[in-house]
Amino acid sequence: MSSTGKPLLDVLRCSPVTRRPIWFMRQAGRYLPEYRKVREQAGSFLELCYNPAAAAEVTVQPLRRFDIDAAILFADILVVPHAMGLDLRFEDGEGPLLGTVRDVQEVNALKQLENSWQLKSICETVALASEGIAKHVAMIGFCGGPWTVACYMIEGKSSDWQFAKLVAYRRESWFIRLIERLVEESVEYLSAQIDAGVEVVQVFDSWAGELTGRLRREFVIAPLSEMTRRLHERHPNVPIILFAKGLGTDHGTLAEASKCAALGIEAELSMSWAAGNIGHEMVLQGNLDPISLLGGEQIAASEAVELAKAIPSYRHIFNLGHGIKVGTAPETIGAVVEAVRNWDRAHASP
Ligand code: 1CP
Repeated sequence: MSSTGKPLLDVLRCSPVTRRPIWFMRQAGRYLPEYRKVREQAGSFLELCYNPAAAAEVTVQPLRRFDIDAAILFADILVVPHAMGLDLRFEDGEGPLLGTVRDVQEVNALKQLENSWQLKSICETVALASEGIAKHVAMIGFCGGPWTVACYMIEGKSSDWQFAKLVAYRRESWFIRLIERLVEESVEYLSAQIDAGVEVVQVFDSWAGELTGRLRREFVIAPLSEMTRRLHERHPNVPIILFAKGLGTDHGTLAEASKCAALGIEAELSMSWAAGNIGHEMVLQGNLDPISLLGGEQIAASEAVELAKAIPSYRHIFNLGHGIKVGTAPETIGAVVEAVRNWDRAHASP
């Protein structure tokens, strides 16, 4: 296969690579002064998410500063339950407050997100942001994993997810139905983003590691695999990245079951172990510890090079193991990008 001219797509399609693709989870956000300015003008975080011109602007901001290979749609995983009819607010410093779903009536009352104003707004952001990026940059769309989104819908806020986990252990029929509804709606949501212009999709199942054993297979691996199957049917050429955070040694099971193009790997798992043990030459994304970025340019750059050494550039998407922390100096991100580029240039095969 020939190169697409976009390093991220090349790696995901196993085409010849021109360079190791780099992007950062939460690359748009409060650590950037230019983000804080747009956010202030837009009002609340949610008003920013649903203002396509402003959301497209913050989507492209990191690309003006850093030599990176992807833009990620600026939105939130909780747009899906919001479009399904639940109230949603973000309190500063407290995180999300979401209406809850805890019985069969409440699951049945959830709306389809097709034709919702929220979906239209997000698709408009995708179209505007896609116009504003360079040719070599890939546009990533995303949604949350069914289990992670269900966690917020059941608990109503960030939590240790005890109640959601108990409901899963009991295999409550309304919980099983909720996961199915989230599979359906998330596929519609990503499909609409693809129609609007995204070239890669990523599913963030941030709380995947909270479930173990059989529950992990039933409520993380199976729903993610079903989403991947349905998306492949509708959009065979759009690569899917699954970030089921915390699966550890079970990432390989997810890769096999889902046939996704790449797996996101949390910082807690050694990348050299993952590179040697997950799938056959599976493409892996991650997994620099975001805390190392708080250590400043030298520490972060040296950790970044260690990571680059652990996995070859043709099967790696350089990224963090989780989102950039508020308080990270933008210059540190720049130093990481430069260190990875320099290391790759010095070790390129002739
Ligand atoms: O303006 C602000 O400072 C609000 C902070 C913020 C931002 C910048 C939130 C609140 N969401 C976002 C944007 C966001 N969220 C993106 C945009 C693109 C980018 O990466 O640049 C993405 C991909 C997400 C995804 C998201 N939202 C996840 C999955 C990834 C992860 O971090 O694990 C989750 C769990 C959320 C929920 C959420 N959104 C925001 C908060 C504070 C939370 C709760 C997190 C928690 O429960 O710990």
